[in-house]
Amino acid sequence: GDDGYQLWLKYEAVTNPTIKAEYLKYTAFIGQPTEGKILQSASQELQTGLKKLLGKTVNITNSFGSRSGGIVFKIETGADSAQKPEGYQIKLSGGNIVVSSKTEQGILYGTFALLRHMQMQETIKGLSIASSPKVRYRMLNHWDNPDGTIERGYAGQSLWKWYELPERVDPRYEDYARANASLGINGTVLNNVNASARFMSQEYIVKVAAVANVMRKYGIKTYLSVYFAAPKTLGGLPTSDPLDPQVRAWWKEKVAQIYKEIPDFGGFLVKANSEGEPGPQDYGRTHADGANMLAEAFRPYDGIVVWRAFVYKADPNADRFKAAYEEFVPLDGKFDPKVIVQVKNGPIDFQPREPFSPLFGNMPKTPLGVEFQITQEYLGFATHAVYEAPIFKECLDSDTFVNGSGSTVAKVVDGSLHGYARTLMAGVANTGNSRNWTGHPLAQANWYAFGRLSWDHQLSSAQIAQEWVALTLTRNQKAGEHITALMLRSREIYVDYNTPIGLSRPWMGVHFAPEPWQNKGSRPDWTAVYYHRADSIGLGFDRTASGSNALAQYRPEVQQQWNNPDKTPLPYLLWFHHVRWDQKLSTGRSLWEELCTRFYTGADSVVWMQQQWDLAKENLDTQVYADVAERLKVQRREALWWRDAWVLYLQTFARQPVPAGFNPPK
Ligand code: GCW
Repeated sequence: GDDGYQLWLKYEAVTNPTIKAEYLKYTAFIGQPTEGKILQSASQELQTGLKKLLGKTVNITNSFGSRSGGIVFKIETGADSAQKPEGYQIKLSGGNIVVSSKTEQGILYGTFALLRHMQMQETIKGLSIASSPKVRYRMLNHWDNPDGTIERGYAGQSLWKWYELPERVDPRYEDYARANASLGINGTVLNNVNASARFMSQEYIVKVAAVANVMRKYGIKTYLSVYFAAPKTLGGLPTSDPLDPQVRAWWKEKVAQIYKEIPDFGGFLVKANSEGEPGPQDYGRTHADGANMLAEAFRPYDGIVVWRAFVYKADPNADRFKAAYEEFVPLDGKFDPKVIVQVKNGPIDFQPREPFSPLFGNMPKTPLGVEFQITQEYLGFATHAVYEAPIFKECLDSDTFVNGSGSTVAKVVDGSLHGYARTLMAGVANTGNSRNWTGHPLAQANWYAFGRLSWDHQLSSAQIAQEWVALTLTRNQKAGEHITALMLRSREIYVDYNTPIGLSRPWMGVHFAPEPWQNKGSRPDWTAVYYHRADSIGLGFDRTASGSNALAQYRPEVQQQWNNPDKTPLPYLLWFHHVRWDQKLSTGRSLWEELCTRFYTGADSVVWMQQQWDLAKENLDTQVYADVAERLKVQRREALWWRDAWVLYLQTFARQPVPAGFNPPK
């Protein structure tokens, strides 16, 4: 059985005889021109891949002169290429397959692209592939704690075994690095943004260095999340005020200490003055003061500071939607060039559907990175199948209209709109020490999709799904069609039974069970009713001028899409309007009827997902088939639970029967 460990790097034997013959013509040798460490990783990967794909051991050689019949790496010098440093080209030349790039890293990415091509059994006649990343920092954020737990992790314990490091280096770190490099991911933040100061101690820095040694071979830089008050709690200083000279000196020394152990250290990720974490505001300073102090410490090095914009106040009368914009837009232009501000895709918090964050487009002088959540905190943990590429794409394709139409979030993020050079896409990792890395086998596709989109946000959700299925599950076309159909609809199905028509946050605590009735929390804004605003009149959060006016944070063209309840597309309706229960919607149904229809058809569509999965059964590994089939049963049970909880709760306000044709919950 397939235990899922190999992810999309299974290199299943090529079965098409014509294609196999084509590939075999280029297996006389692997030509690796220099001893570079990353090149070595590339040739090793190629050797492993070819062995599994073609059953042939291909030798790696440094001296291949003008030999032909092999696969050759070529480092391009300066003028002969217009590629970006990490970009690559693959073509047939001089009787060889030539993978070329300006950098070793680009060759590694090209090698993985070639192997992907071969895994898909594509012809290499007229082979010519060229690709460059659109975004410079393509990064995973791990919310992993020093004790091995993972905040919002559903695939077991942390991959990082801090207690064994630095002496024992788990071989799994290398497989992790391979999987990421195969997608073009070039950075990883090892620890939780709710950071422990411990990571700034020498004891931990050497542990981190041991992990970084593995990552480096695959072109991945290692980053750390930092606890802003570390100068005080770890350094014993009386303050962590970013304008205090002693504090600034402490960080400079700390960064120098890190670079002594990790010469290619990537930088810091910071969650400050957010959900109780310390930050510059504790001393009356701004986010820019805090970020710039850290940036100064990185000045002698290549590293950067990634400062998160996930902030909001514990104020029951404020609209959390508006908080990040209010705190950050006034700081535009005030950040050091080494700082990237990292913004969650939506204004609230990784909900199954959110409008794009209004920060995008409104800070033209500040590099803004986007943060997606791969781990399924609000998407059913590891028991619901939700393919996330459509969520990422929906944000990236949203038009901010800041420079007229076509000013998409993707163009803000990739720097093409405002012209900044440091660009970033981050994904909160869904990996853990489960044998198959992600718990739910289909959740591997979300890691894959994030990585592929961080390289090229123009890829379509469908293309990425097809690729992943072919590499990971089956190359049978019919079976693949059933599985990709399931994947591509899965997000809408989830939204329908979970938070339809623009509802949000019906859960508290662990973020799994439906609790739309929850009206007390440890903070006044941490209640479900704060977000959905159900009452005897209707449902939804009025964010127009008659309500919080959060809509005013968008350009007029965007406001126009969402400010009239009669014209607002249904997916966003309750995000922006408080709608009467009996209001007729564009579907011809009243709000109440539409909600019920979504809850019921959504929950029933899980049965359709089960059918699609079963139709692929014959072409799937039995172990993978059974694992997903069983998880889909859980998903079905939980979808009914969500449906019933919502319907019964909302019914206490709507005071109407469940529409004809649907069995009322008991
Ligand atoms: O979604 C929320 C999570 C927190 C998380 C926070 C954040 C790491 O519930 O667990 O903390 O967002 O993004 O900082």
